[in-house]
Amino acid sequence: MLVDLDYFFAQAEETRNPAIRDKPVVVCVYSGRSEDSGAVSTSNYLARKYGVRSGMPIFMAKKKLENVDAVFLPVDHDFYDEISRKVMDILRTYADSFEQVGVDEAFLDVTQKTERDFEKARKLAEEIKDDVRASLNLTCSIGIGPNKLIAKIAADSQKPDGFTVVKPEGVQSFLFPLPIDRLIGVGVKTKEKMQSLGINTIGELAAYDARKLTSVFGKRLGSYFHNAALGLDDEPVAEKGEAESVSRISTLKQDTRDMSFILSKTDQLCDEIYSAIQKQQLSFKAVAIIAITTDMIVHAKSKTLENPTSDMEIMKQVVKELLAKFLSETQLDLRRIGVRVANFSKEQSTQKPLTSFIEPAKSD
Ligand code: DCP
Ligand code: CA
Ligand code: CA
Repeated sequence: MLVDLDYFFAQAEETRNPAIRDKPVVVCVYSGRSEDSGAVSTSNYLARKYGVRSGMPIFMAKKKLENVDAVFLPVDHDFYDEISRKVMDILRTYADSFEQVGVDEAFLDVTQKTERDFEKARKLAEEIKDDVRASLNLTCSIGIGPNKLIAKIAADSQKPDGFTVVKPEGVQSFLFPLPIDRLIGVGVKTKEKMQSLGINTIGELAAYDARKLTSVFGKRLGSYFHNAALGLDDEPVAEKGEAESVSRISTLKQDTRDMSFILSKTDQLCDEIYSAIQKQQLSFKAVAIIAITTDMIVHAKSKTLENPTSDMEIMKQVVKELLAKFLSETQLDLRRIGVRVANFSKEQSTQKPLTSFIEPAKSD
């Protein structure tokens, strides 16, 4: 599945200032040259109704929202990155394998988790939506399909708060009527070229002679377009680069701040993480807890160890320390608790440390 957050930067702004929710919200990259010079980064769906679009000059967006009580805000990447990390922490726990693409979307391979059952996948996606909404007050759009290509196009086809499932037997009837630029990799130029060949829909592209296609677009691109139009894609979901972390998160049976109760859960999560990283013979150097309090705020606390270790007792001990520290800083009960280990290195190998995707030393 592909999970994409709706109108991300603008929605992030709405979460820290709910009073702007019922107004058009436009997030801008100000160039600083003159008061309104710069471009629109994104806007909420209300602003989009007035014709505001990403990339549009700010003055043009202001014109479209003339005499409307609209909110214009500058981009705050640090804030969006922080929210993005929290979202990814949640999403990651639902996947067999996980691949973040960009700040606000990720692929989740859930093949094993759902035993290839699209109904189970549908339920899982609903859980994910509920979880992201309850924890962070954000909506997202999810596409489910037999491969990444279909999942991505499915997620794009219904927004905001969208949900689109395309089963293997429904791939062609889903794809064929769509305009060609809905295919990943078909930009303005390619679209024009295809149109000049009489190709307007993905179905027409699929039916087009494959050899002619490669003679126009070259071998690599031509065969990609041909296969993609048929809905074929076998790219695996894989975290890019060396960065990686393993985490598990779980809802507590009851809201609580009882240390031993919470520890029995974290011990269980540590066991699960341990078995996952043991298979890959990984040592870890960073341990974190993710605590979601009853006010639905997501907190993370982490510790970086002196040396990499693969010792589960150390993992549990650090989790205990971090939990004790966290509980001493809050009065609230915990609703959910998670454990994450990161900064991996391969055991008995050259000990080249892998840098974690998530900054390990940060805590709030
Ligand atoms: N972004 C940007 N400039 C663009 C496109 C996007 O600065 N031309 C930033 C702002 C977006 C974020 O990237 O919030 C994610 O991009 P998306 O394409 O996913 O768009 P949104 O999340 O804003 O909207 P949607 O609800 O259509 O996904
Ligand atoms: Ca988005
Ligand atoms: Ca996106």
